[in-house]
Amino acid sequence: MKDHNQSPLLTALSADAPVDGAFVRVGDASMSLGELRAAAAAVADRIAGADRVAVNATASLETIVAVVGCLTAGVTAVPVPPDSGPAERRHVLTDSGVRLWLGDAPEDVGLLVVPIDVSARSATSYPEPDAESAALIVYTSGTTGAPKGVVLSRAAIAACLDALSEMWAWTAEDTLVHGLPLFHVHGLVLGVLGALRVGSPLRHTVRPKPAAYAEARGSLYFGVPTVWSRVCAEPSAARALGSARLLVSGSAPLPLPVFEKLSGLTGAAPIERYGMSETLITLSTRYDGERRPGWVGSPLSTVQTRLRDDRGAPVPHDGESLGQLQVTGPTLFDGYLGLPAKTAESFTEDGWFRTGDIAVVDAGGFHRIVGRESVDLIKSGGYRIGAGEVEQALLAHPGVREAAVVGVPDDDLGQRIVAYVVGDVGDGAAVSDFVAGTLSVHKRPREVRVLEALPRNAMGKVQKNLL
Ligand code: MLC
Ligand code: AMP
Repeated sequence: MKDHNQSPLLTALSADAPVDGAFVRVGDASMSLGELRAAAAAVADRIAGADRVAVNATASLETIVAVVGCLTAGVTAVPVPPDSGPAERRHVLTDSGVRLWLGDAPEDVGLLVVPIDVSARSATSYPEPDAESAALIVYTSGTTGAPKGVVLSRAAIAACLDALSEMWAWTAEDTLVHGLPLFHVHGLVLGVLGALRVGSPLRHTVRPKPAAYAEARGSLYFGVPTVWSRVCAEPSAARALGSARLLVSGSAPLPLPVFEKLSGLTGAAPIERYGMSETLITLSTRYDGERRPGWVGSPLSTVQTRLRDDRGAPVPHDGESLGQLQVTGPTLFDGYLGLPAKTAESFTEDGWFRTGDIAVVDAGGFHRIVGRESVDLIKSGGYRIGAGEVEQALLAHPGVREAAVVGVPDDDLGQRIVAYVVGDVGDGAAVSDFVAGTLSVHKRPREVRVLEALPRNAMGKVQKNLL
C-alpha cells in the first residue's frame, strides 16, 4: 500500500509527469496537465492561507481549476451546487464558515469573490499538504433538517482511489468519460480527482446525455442508474459504448432490466459499485470478477463490512439474512462539520460507521443492497434528498399547514419526489413555484398533491406508507 503521507494526492500533476496534450476536457474546452497545474497554482497564489473556500461547482473547467487550486494550496474546497436556491446556499456558506467564493458568484453571495481564469498561469511550487488535512467538505442530506457538511481528508480520497484503480485495473491508459455533477463524491472525487490520481485523461460531457457518452469514445465510463437507463433507451448510443473497457454504475440501485439491457446492447455486463459521501466507495465488483445483477460486489481491499440486527447482534453472511450494513476502513470521513453529536451517533461504540442501508452478504463476501432503514432518505436520479428538508421548505409557504414528502418508485429516476400538503394553497402548482425559490432543482417535488388531512397513527405520527 502507498504511504499517503509521502505521495502527492494528485499524482498526475506531480512535477515529473508528462504535461502536454489535452488531459481534461469539459464540453469543448480542454487543458493539458501542464496548463492545469499552472492555472491551479495561480488560484493557489490567490487563496493560500485561507482555511476553506466555496467553489461555484458548475460542470466546467473553472470548477476543476478551482478545486485543484484549493488542493494545491492545502485549502479545503466546499463545492456549492450551482442551482442551489438562496436559502440552501446561505446554509452551506454559513455552516462552512467560508469567507471566499471561487468562480462566478450570485449577486447576494456576501463573500469576497475570486474569479477563476483558466488561462492564468503561475510557476509557484507548493509543498504537499498534510495527508490528514481536509480536502473537501461535501454537503449531503440527512432524514431531517438542513444538509450536513461531510469532511473528507486527502488520505481517505487517496485510499479510495487506489483501491478502486486496483479493482477496475484503472490506469493512465484509460480515458475516463462522464457528465456527472461536480459537487458530489461520484462526479468530483471519482470523476475528477480519480483521473488526476490515476493519470487517465478525462472527458466530461457537461451533462450525462447518451449521445455525448457515445461520441466521447472513452474506455471507462461512470454513470448513475438513471444515466444507464437513458443510454439503453437509445440503442445506437448504447451499442457505441460496446468498445469501452468498463461501464460503471453507482450512487443508487441499478434496476435488473437496465443491467440486462445494457449487457445485451454493449456485449458486457456493467460494473456495480456502492458508496456514500461519508464512506466514499466501499464495495464494487472487479474488472476480472463476477458481475451479478442486483449485487454490488465485495469490499475494497482496505475496507471491512459487517451486518448487524436492531440490537447490534451479528447477522449471518448467508446470502439471505437482512442486516444493517456497517463499514470501517481508511476511506471514511472525518465527521460532520461542527456536529460532534451527530457524528458520534453515526458510529457504533466500537467505531464502525452505520450506513443506514440494509444489505445481504453471501458466503463469498458478495453484497446486495436491499434498501434503506429510513423512508425519509430518498434517492432520485442518484441524488440523496432528505424528506425533512423538503418538508421544511413546503411548511415555509404561508398556506401550508402540514406536509409529508415521499419517494415514489420511478422507472427513470429510481424514486420520484412527491409532496402531500394540507392547507389553503389552491392547486399544488403554486406550492411547487414557491419551493423553487428555496431548493435546488433535483430536491423539488415533481408533484404536489393537496389533501384534507395526512394519515396519522394513534400517536399522531404521519403514516407515510399509506400515502
Ligand atoms: C427536474 N426538473 C424539474 C424538476 N426536476 N423541473 C421542475 N421541477 C422539478 N422537480 C427539470 C430539470 O432541471 C431538467 O430541465 C428537466 O426537468 C429534466 O430533468 P431530469 O429528468 O431530472 O433530468 P436531468 O436534469 O437531466 O437529471 C437526470 C440526471 C441527474 C441523471 C442527469 O439526476 C444527475 O445528474 N444525477 C447525478 C446525481 C449524482 O451525481 N449523485 C451522486 C451522489 S454521490 P433542463 O431544462 O435542465 O433540461 C453518491 C456516492 C456514490 O451517491 O455512491 O456515488
Ligand atoms: P450519497 O450520500 O448521495 O452519497 O448517497 C449514498 C447512498 O446512495 C447510500 O447510502 C445508498 O443508499 C445509495 N447507493 C449508493 N450506491 C448504491 C448502489 N450501487 N446500490 C444501491 N444503493 C446505492
